[in-house]
Amino acid sequence: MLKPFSTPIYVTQPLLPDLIKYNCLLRKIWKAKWLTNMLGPCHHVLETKLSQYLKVPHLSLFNNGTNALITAIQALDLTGEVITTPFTFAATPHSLVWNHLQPVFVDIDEASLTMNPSKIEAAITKKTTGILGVHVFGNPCDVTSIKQLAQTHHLKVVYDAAHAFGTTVLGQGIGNYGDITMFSFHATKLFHTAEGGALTYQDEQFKDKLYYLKNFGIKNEEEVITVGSNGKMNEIQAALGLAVLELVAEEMKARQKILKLYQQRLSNQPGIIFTQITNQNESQSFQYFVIRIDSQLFGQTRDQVYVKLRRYHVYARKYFYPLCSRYQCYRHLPSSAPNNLPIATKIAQQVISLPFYGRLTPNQVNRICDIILKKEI
Ligand code: T4K
Repeated sequence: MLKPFSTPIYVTQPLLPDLIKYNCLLRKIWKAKWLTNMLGPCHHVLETKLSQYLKVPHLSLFNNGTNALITAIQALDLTGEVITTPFTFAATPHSLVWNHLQPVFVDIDEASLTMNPSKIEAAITKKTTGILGVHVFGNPCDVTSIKQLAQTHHLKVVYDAAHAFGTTVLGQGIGNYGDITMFSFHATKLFHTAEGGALTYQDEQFKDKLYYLKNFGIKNEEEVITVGSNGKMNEIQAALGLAVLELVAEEMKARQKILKLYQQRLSNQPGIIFTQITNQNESQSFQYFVIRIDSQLFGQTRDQVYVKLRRYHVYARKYFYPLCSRYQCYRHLPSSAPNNLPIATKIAQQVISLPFYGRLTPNQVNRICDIILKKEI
């Protein structure tokens, strides 16, 4: 008989470095007596190491992903409307509204769950100045078609790669596409700094612009040249990042094994659909493990599976239900009408994000799958 887990199993568990190693890095900070303002011993090293890891020419650290995304959009001087996806975390459309821009939601592609380029094209108006794509669950957007659309219609492209740390397309780091790409380093991400984020870009001129925008616009003691916020990553965060970065390769290997076990147990089950793209040209981020439940074929709805898992102390999540277009602050927009977003509306009813982190044991994964497959609701 299946028994509930004695301790809760959450959707993720943060990767935590050995405290002795972390302490060594903290000691450097204590010695330098620089805790923030991008001048301590860890900030610069982390920036360099991450640009190498992500295979990008330029990278600027931020205190969280949301602030980074808001600042990226500010740096691009967008106006009017920006086309985006409703199948994402709240921070994506919010970052547009913080910049006084109107989000225009378009439907997603059923396989990749990212914005459908033909829907983007149809949504372009005279007011459109940009496209904000999300590499959701680490699945890359159709970067080639989006680039073409942007060139034809003179639009800027920002990518939200909060889930795509380490994703590559044709051997290129995902942060090389678009004008600016945002990565999140929140505690729930594979690579993290507790809270944190980064922007990556090809054009070196963004370096100074982003610096001022995340540092109050301060140029020197007597000059403030723009309306910047405080988006700086501090030394304690950067030190954690340096320690966590050393663990990423092992964690990815562990997650690969867990992914395989989930796939073995859940593939060929009528009504269970995997959402991660496995394409020869693209590598995965191992950030989330999300399945779709087709209730007609599976015999249980996603919500029934979600509740059943909770009864056994497994706290799966419905990333991303509801769609952002259903939020109180966005449902009035013309593009939020469900008939404009039929695929996203269907997918949001089906998705469930299962526990996925390196310290899950095969026994735990097997028990989670047993609960999912159990006929009883
Ligand atoms: N764009 C996209 C597409 C995003 O998904 C996100 C963030 C952003 C932008 C914004 O980036 P940041 O500004 O956050 O850098 C979580 C995360 O807080 C959020 O970062 C993430 N996306 C989103 C998808 O998931 P919640 O509300 O689900 O988090 P929470 O606190 O419920 O955590 C989930 C589970 O993780 C908990 O049940 C237990 C475990 N957990 C969590 C934390 C914080 C731990 O074990 N330890 C911890 O310290 O949003």
